[in-house]
Amino acid sequence: MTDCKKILSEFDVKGTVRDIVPMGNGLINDTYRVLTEDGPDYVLQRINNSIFKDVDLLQHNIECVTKHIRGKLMQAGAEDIDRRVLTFVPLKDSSRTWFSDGESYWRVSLFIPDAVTVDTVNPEYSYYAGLAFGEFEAMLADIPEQLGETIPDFHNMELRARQLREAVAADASGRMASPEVQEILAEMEKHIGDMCMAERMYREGTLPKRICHCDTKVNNMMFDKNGNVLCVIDLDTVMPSFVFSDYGDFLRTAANVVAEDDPDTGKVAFDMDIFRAFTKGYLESASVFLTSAETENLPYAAALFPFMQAVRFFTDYINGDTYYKTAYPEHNLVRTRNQMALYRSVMDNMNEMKAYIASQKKK
Ligand code: GN1
Ligand code: MG
Repeated sequence: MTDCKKILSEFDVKGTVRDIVPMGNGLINDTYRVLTEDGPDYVLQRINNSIFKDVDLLQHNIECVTKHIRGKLMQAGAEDIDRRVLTFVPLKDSSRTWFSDGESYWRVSLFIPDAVTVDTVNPEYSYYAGLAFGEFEAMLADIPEQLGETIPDFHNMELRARQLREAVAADASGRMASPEVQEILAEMEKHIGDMCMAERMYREGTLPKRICHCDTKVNNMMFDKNGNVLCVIDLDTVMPSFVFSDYGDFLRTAANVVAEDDPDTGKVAFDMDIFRAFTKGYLESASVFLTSAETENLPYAAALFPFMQAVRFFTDYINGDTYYKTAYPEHNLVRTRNQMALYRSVMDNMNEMKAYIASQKKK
């Protein structure tokens, strides 16, 4: 058991630590809330270094991003800035914001009081979330520093397809013997070509990369108790990507009427009210910089993200569950079925989504 108190003592934290309790439900890092007696509360995180291999680059990105957003908020005269952007705590003896105990990598940020994350949202919250993610991208449009890719080619569908095929060929877990696994693979193979459209557009020069969040799961956003968006969290994957990442991944989680690992695929459905509300908010704040190729292809992004996530969960299942945290042996297979069902539901709504976006453009 790691001695969290000892780790914390390396950081420039104020107050006496009263308790350290696990928090959040991320699939990658381990997160704890640190309660103190006479100082602010903190969030202590173990960074999953087998996934984020360059922690120095990762924290450099995050420091640049939070500094830039803080500057924009100050410029705009925003109130309560410490609740609107994450603040990372440096070490006692240097300005570095991460610490390695030789085994793991750690970081500490200020805990944001009176804020919640949620796993489901109604259309009204989705509208505000759309505005917030569009604003997030708009604020980062003129960041002066060059940000690196913390996971190279993170949302590159061609890479994800290659990784799937490699996993299938290696069959490290022996799971390829199952007829259902073969069936899922065949269905995925049918759509991979279409789903790689973004990479083709990028090569042709018709799709730019911008600084995006790249993990816009609905629970990566903090709301205050009145439902206002406070800030965007989980900044590990902020990097150059296509705007499809942020738009698509939010809808993947928020517009699915059930959780991403609900085993009842009959219940999975893409909620068009959430789609419309989120899209409205996103277009309101992001239209200033979106090209028409980006806007017109947002429905493709809505389909791409459940599809890519299904491929990623499925690849991990075939590899024997080495990437995502799992609670039971079939967890990644259950997630795969769920995300494929969502993908089909999104595809059923393709024409309606396109019509909605065209109607918003005319306004
Ligand atoms: C991971 O860290 P968390 O749980 O917010 C993953 C995302 C996936 C998501 C699926 C670095 O996000 O890409 O969409 O799980 N993050 C990484 O729930 O792989
Ligand atoms: Mg998260």
